[in-house]
Amino acid sequence: MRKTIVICGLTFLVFFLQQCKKEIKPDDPLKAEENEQYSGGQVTVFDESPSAFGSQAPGLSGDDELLFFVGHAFFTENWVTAPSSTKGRDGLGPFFNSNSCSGCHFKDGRGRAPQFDGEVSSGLVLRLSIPGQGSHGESLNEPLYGKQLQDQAISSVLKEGAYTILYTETSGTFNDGTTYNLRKPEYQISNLNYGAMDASVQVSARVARQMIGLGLLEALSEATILSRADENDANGDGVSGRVNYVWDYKNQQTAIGRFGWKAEHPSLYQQSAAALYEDIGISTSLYNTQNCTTGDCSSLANGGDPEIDEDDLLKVVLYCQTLAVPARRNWTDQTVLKGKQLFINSGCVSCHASSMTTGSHPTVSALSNQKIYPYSDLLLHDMGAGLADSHTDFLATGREWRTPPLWGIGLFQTVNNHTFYLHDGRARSLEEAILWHGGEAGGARSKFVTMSKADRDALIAFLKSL
Ligand code: HEC
Ligand code: HEC
Ligand SMILES: [Ca+2]
Ligand SMILES: [Ca+2]
Ligand SMILES: [Ca+2]
Repeated sequence: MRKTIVICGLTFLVFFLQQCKKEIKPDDPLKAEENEQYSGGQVTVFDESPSAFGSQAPGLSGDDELLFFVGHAFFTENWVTAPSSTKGRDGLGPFFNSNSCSGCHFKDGRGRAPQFDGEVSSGLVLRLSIPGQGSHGESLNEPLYGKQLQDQAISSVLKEGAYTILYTETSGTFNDGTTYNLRKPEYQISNLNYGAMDASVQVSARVARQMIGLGLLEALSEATILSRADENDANGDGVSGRVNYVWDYKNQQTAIGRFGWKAEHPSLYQQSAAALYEDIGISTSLYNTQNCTTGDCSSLANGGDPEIDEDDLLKVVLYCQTLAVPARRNWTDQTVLKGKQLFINSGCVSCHASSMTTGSHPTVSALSNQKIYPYSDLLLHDMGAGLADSHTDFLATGREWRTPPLWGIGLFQTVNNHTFYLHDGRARSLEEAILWHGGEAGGARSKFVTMSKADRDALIAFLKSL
């Protein structure tokens, strides 16, 4: 009797184990991670319309909810030439690139390179520098034209100059024989109205980025960011991200850089003040001068001292901090899940880290303690010669770029009616963006090139679901 029970038990156990084995058959459906559709944690909105990047973060305090809309107005409405009856909004220029934030961050989304010479406010700017570094490690401005080429000016002064872009096409083949084309931009600055530029000028082209989830990135603790750094590639995976330590002009100290394509700004406060100053010509308490190329702008009317009050600047900053992240689409789709596995197995996640948890945000509590899926480590990586320029930003060399968060990347077509990617908008598709990866990302790129067409399509389907 006892023997029968043991045999029965064993038979049952074997049967049970077989069932278990069956459970992990490779052709079983793939499963999404619980809650991975909430890219911004509770700061996520289910909106896949053309306004998907423009939603207020859920859970703001009553005051912040209202201030967000004031910030939105400052972000979208045009600044005008001083003097003007619209006192709160005059002081444009004298030199500028666009007369509003949303001129470049259209619908809080992604800019692109101009599609014809002189196209205004496409969202691309040219940063200028000469070799060397300042006392805090910052890049040195071009002596006459400063930190950026302003290709617009108020009517009483001549603009700094103009530029044209020449693209050189190259082609290559995937391992399966399919061919692809890439285009590399070259910038020619022309019509300079204030003399020749320094012969050693270094130009760095940058497009405006989508504005979503930025406060969540500001809420990541320094320890969280540092935990992913591997400057000397101790784990031997060929990827060696490092933090950009930059100068915090407000707090007068060194800080971890988080924003911009080379992580050159430590906070949204500083990034916003710099944008007002360089892109629109509006002075703030932080940069309280006129951005003046003629040498003397004292005869020109200005819009106050500073041109935007601190209170209003803080509303712009709040706006930048509290734009929600749109939720994933199709995150349970089998092709998307297969693409996600390929994204992990190809090493894309060594830089485009899937999830992190925010610490506590100093001013907006809704941003604190959220599990987010930015697909970035906010670290600098050497991306090879193909993407390099010669401009440095603090520790970032010409070859180094901050891993850009990939959240929202599948919505550019819907929001901004284009599919241009990378720091200068050179990639015309997600496929081209991956093919430009080199340096530390060379291994991941090779994996992509050797994939079958079906696998490449799955990987792209995953990116489009972000
Ligand atoms: C002339 C075009 C232009 C205008 C106008 C402009 N921006 Fe930007 N913005 C950019 C570019 C280009 C970048 C990337 C900068 C870099 O990498 O150095 C950027 C980056 C940013 C970022 C960082 C995003 C990130 O993901 O790191 C913030 C925040 C930002 N801008 C806020 C603003 C605000 C606020 C205004 C209005 C006061 C504004 N911008 C106006 C072009 C513009
Ligand atoms: C070594 C780090 C690293 C690895 C590995 C890596 N990337 Fe990137 N990725 C970056 C950086 C840095 C950029 C920005 C480069 C630039 O704009 O010049 C970028 C840009 C992108 C972009 C364009 C983002 C935008 O905002 O325009 C996409 C899409 C992308 N990567 C996908 C992938 C995929 C897919 C893989 C794996 C096959 C991968 N990356 C592997 C670091 C990495
Ligand atoms: Ca001004
Ligand atoms: Ca300038
Ligand atoms: Ca490593």
